[in-house]
Amino acid sequence: MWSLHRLISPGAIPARSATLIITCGWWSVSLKCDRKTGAHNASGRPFFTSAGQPVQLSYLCLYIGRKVLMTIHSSSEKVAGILSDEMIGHYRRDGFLHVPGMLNADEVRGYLAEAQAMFEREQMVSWDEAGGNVMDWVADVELRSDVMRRLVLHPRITAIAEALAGNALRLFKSELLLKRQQGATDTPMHIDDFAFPLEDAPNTLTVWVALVDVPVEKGCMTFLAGSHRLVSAGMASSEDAPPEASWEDMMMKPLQIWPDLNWSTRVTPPLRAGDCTFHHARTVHMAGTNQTGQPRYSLATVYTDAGARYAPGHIESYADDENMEGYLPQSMKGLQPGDPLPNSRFPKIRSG
Ligand SMILES: O=C(O)CCC(=O)C(=O)O
Repeated sequence: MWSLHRLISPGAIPARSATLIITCGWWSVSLKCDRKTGAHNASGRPFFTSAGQPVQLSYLCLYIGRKVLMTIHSSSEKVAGILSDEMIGHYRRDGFLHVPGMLNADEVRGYLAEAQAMFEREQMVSWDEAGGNVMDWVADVELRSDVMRRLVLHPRITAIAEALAGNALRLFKSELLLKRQQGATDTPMHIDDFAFPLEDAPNTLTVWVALVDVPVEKGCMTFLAGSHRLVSAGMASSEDAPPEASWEDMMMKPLQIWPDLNWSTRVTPPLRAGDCTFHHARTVHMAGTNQTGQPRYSLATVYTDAGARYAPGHIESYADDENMEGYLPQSMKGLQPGDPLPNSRFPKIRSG
């Protein structure tokens, strides 16, 4: 899993100095080391010092090795017993994954109580279509509730999200969802990716956590298996789509734009309270109507690649529509095109 990636020693052996690059998964460190004075940064100052003295290479390697082992141990502990290689393979092949039992009964009770309270006290956004209300949501819940922030950045969920993505992720946005028990219509078939004002974000994904039992009749989600591979990445998808296709159509009419998707296998996993699904941002999905007489509560959190940058402009109607105020995470509005997402608002989720 980790490798001593490169050891370059200029000049004759034994070298007086060397550049050492150590890589472990997404983590890497590059250091210039001198046999006498230890590791240095670019300006020649000791990179690590102890009591004012440079730390020698051997101590530094011990320190790094220990850190690496602790990181591997603690993140594998969080996914152990939940995520197998087979599940990762399933996610990469099909673009979604059902993970049962992510939360225990106590956690579900606490998060559901907070979700219900938030729909009473917070500003809500409603998505209404001609056929009825698709759903209501409260946006950016991690900014409004410490309890919900714990769920948005739940260590097991974020560890699994990164294992599925295969690289470091950061929080992009969260939405607490309510599909009403009456008058609710289905969630139309769509692709999330076209609504996200992001680039360099090929592994963006959503975790959808059920806070109540969600049988098929309560409006659980249907995924088109493998569709994330048919629809090519982000902005580039316009190359595959007919030239006249708008971003809105690519987002909301994927079966018309890419007719091959009509032949994808559709999978509709019912969820118990505390189960969750992960889906890739390009996976075509929808949800049924709620016919049960009980509301459907869930939390959808989107994590994006740690290197994602702001790329506005493709779904203008969302940005301009005041009814969709809660659609974009609040502080995106201050960003310039091409800006990296700031850690202060979009924290990296790695918790190892
Ligand atoms: O909850 C729903 O009905 C749909 C949610 C969804 O489309 C998503 O989380 O990407």
